[in-house]
Amino acid sequence: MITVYSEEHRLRNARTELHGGQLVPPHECPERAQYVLDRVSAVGLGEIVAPTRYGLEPVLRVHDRGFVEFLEHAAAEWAAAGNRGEAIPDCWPARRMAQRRPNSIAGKLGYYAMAGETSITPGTWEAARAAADAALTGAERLQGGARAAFALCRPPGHHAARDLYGGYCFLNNAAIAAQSLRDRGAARVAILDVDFHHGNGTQDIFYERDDVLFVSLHGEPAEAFPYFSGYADETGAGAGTGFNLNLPLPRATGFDAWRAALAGGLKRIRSFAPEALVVSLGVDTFAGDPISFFRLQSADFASYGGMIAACRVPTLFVLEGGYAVAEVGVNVVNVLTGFEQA
Ligand code: Q9C
Ligand code: ZN
Repeated sequence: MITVYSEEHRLRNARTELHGGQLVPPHECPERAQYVLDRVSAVGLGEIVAPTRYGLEPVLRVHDRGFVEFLEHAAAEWAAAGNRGEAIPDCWPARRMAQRRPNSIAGKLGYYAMAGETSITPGTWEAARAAADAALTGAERLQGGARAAFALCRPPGHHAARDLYGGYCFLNNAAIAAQSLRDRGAARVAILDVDFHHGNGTQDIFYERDDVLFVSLHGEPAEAFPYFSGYADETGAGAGTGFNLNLPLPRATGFDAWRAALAGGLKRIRSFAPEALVVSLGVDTFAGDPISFFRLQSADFASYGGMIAACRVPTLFVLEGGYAVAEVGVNVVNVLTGFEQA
């Protein structure tokens, strides 16, 4: 399968992540993409292509315009206000407070952030835009008849909602790709999110729709980020009722239980009869992941790649998380080769 990759991911190179009460080097770092790209080459997965530039129109199909303009200018506004560190929020519109957008950059950060760990830096916007273009390019290949494509996106996207960033995410690459597949004629699109964390942003974007099914396996939100989204009783609303399936799993979940949950999710996807499948592919389910609590081994990734292939639906893989940096390449590419060999 083809891999869509842009060097522009390197422009997302924050110095700081708020973690454990300290500002530490970010888990979501450029080396992650390098390990994945190196492994794609080492196994000869297929051609590596640069993304096409699609501009903002397909981004604005799922994101709010004010939010997108905020992302574009936040780093410069933060620096112009005299701040010396990287841009992070420290005040939010919490319960019973006004849900209004302030003018000052410090207020706008809180207004648009769903979490505070993720610094906004110069270059973040350019990298996020290139990642969305990679996902869109992969989607275009599916529409051209490809069985599968891999968008090597960095930064990741599934925590980004219509007008929220955070959890290392700015633009929701998988949601932008899924919407573009709909706009190019696919009647129904399914999104399968196998990242350790719940894809709150993707859920939010499609929550009231019955044309995009969202299925997510993740650490139970009472115990795991993003804490305020991902419960099993979040099943969709309005026309979308029944088109959102959350499968939260407990601490120390190993491959047997994880695979059983995946089988249930794939059954729901098959009954939906999608014309395309987008996989939010995070490998932070790995036993060695530093911020997560599942116990998958490297060989398990190849095994579940084959289960996804058995759906027989054109499939776009979009890279999300995975922070055991040196193992990220093997684990991601195992899913892709497991898919291809099935
Ligand atoms: N203090 C993705 O996997 N919480 N994002 C950090 C460490 C944020 C993960 C917890 C985790 C976000 C795309
Ligand atoms: Zn994750």
